[in-house]
Amino acid sequence: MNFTTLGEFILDEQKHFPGSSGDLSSILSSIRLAGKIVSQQINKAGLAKHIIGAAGSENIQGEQQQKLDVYADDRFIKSLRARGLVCGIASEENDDFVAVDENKDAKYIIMIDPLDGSSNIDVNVSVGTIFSVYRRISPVGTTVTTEDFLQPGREQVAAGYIIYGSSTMLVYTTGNGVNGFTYDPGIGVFFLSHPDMVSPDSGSIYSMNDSNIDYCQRGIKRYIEYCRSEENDKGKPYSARYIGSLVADFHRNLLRGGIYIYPATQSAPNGKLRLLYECNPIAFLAEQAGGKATTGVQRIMDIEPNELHQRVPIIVGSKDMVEKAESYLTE
Ligand code: AHM
Ligand code: MG
Repeated sequence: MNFTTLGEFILDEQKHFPGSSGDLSSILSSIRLAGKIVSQQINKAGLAKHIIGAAGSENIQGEQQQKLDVYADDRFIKSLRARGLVCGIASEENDDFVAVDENKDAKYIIMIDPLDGSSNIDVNVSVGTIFSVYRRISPVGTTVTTEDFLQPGREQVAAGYIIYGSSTMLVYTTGNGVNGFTYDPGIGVFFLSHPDMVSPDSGSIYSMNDSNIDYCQRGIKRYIEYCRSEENDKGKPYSARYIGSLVADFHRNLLRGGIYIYPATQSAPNGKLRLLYECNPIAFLAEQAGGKATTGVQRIMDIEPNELHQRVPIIVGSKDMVEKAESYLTE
């Protein structure tokens, strides 16, 4: 049995960068702390809604109950702000980024989707938090600008997710592979449960919202037909698995081998998922695990962002499967 804790692992990784300030380690530690608090709240979501009262209503002390996505946003932002380590935070929950002027001397900015797939909470299905850390571009000591956030994904220093599922796990990379930690709620500790996660080159799971199939590019439709056919590389139809929570769908495919697609559609010509909060961090993890992430025509991490809430189509997962899907788009 492996008893390495996330805290120990973070410190150990830091030793490989002699002279480092330890700021990145502390950012990861504050994500770990906020993740524990949010995990505890999510586990009580059914109680909160059906027993204690719905979000938006008042609790017994007359305080307004927060919706869990707002709560998670608040927790992560407070935890990251409090340690003085990030000079700016952009969240999928907010229209604009927050300049953390009390931390003007900090080197890093962070982008976060505090509770992705939050519509799944009310039906007791897995959700996740996604984060990504970059070095600032603006000079240290000044207020951050939009430019600090509009960096291509290849500039990420760290990225990861927390999945609130049958157990809570934190999976992250700092560019030296991907490691996963499972939370033991009894003692409040994340243990290294999935060291050096490697994406199988191929698998037999495809994940896409089936209702988009008639509204997306012909190449995607033809690739899905390939997945469903007996003429594919496995000689039998792949399994369709779609939770509707990006983190959960990606996590399963990372462990088992599979492909996740959120395509451009007629009504959403850039797809649904956000480049900065969802696609870039997931792409960084996928590539670090040996997988691939593309729009179909361009590597996700090479896109030059032009706005904070930009959306892009995404095909991500096992390398050979993503390449096969790409081949249908370039025919
Ligand atoms: P959200 O950021 O509003 O939660 O939406 C993102 C989620 C992803 O987790 C998921 O993969 C996708 O939306 C599902 O969308 P759809 O219901 O269109 O299939
Ligand atoms: Mg989201």
